[in-house]
Amino acid sequence: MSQLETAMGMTIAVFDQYAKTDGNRQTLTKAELKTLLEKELPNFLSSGKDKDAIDKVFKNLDENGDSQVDFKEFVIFVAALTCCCHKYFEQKGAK
Ligand SMILES: [Ca+2]
Repeated sequence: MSQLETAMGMTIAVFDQYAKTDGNRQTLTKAELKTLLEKELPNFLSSGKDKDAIDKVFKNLDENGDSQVDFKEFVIFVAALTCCCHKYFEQKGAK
């Protein structure tokens, strides 16, 4: 597998690992998302350990308002975060 294929596979695997905590492996509940963020993106939430931060992220991700985050919503979130990282490293490299 290529690097990009591996990255895509890992993204799917991470979602599946946390989404299957309860009976429904198609979606992340707020509790599942919280665990995922704490374990997989510890730096992302380091500033906001409070419940509000998770609530806000969850609300933003849950675009259709069904209190579940599906894979599409999760991928959009990962893509947005990746864009932020890309911008950050671009700026760093520019100086
Ligand atoms: Ca689930």
